[in-house]
Amino acid sequence: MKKMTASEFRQLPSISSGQNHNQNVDETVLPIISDVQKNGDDALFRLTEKLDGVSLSTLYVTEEEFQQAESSMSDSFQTALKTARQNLETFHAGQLEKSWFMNPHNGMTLGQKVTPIKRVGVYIPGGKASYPSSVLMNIIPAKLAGVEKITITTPPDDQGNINPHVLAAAKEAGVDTVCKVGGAQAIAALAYGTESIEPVSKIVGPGNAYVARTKKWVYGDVDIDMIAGPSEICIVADETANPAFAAADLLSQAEHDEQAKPLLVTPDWDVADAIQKEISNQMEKLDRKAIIRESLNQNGHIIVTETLAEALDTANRIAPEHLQLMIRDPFANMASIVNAGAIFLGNYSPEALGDYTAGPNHTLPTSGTAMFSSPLGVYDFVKKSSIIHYDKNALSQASQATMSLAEAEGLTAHARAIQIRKDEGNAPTND
Ligand code: HSO
Ligand code: ZN
Repeated sequence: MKKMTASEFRQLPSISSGQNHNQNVDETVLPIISDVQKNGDDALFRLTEKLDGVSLSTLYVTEEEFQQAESSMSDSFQTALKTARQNLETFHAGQLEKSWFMNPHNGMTLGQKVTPIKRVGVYIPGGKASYPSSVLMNIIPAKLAGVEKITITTPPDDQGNINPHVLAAAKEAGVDTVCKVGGAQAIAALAYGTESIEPVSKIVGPGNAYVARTKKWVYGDVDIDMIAGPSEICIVADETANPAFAAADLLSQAEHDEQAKPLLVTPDWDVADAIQKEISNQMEKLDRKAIIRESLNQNGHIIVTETLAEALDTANRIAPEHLQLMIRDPFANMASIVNAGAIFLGNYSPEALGDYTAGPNHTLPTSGTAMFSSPLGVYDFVKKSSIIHYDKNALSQASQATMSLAEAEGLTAHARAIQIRKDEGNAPTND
């Protein structure tokens, strides 16, 4: 990891990864989207054979496959899934929103009705990045919101199998429609429907560049959660930080992939040195050393600031997905953090806890989007309708202002829709 001052860091090209190399990706995904729209299941079977190397007779994971997967899991994994589910449910229950009504004046009721999205699709990547924790993180808030039908799509391996940990997590979360289809074709199928896959109104879940780009294309016809970039961790540390812990946390996210961004911000050169030394020592023993080394070399930075205030300001400018405050009095300093997907406080709250079992969601805004967006939550799976009721008297009170705005816009039929009611007999009614 390169050491630099905050002002040197500010001169670097933006840390946000952006979506720059889309043209080649579009050349691949656009024909797939139209193929699926035109040919439905036929396209899915054909593309799965071509891209995943397996010829399937059904797209669905069968009950027998679920049972096999569950019985192959260790007791400790099943218990861990249960613990994670319970903690996620407890946290996300705090996000439930109720419909509400108000009576600002006599004869007037206004409100907001909250309704779950009826059908949702969850994309789960295949291969090495197939995380059972992501299954729980995406499904639990949707279930709590009251989504009726959740369909998981995930690519099969070349034997037609799905990662058994993913299947066990789907069962634990209470979803039994899992379709063996991945990539752009899965996103198109969820958005537009095929014979086997019912169309959904919203698609969530992580994916590779092809999946992310296809989500962007279908957005508008359906809703999507976000376009997630590589994992980021930013640690703000002072002399109270345990250097071994801070190093372990930076390494933990560097192991995700070569593009992961581990950042350390500290007002103290000695702290920077101590953590850097720990990183070199600990790294040698790690399984994914090669990936970690690339991530640290390409995207890792140690930023040394003049003061703690400048360190916190640097973190706000980065707007990281994960921010760890390993400093004296993290609670008081948290007040000055305005841009971060999740904030972890103190020496005993590592990001890994939030990735799995703490309860908050691990689907978080990346690439600086924490400037304007939030973690995935129950609120992403509901929509709202405004409710308006006026009785005749209340309408009469509002008529002048309403008609005058309508007339100013030249929309006289709007004004007339008010006037026609004013002109109706004089007896007030209650409806
Ligand atoms: N840290 C990842 C989530 C994850 N970690 C899944 C382990 N499994 C999100 O940036
Ligand atoms: Zn992680």
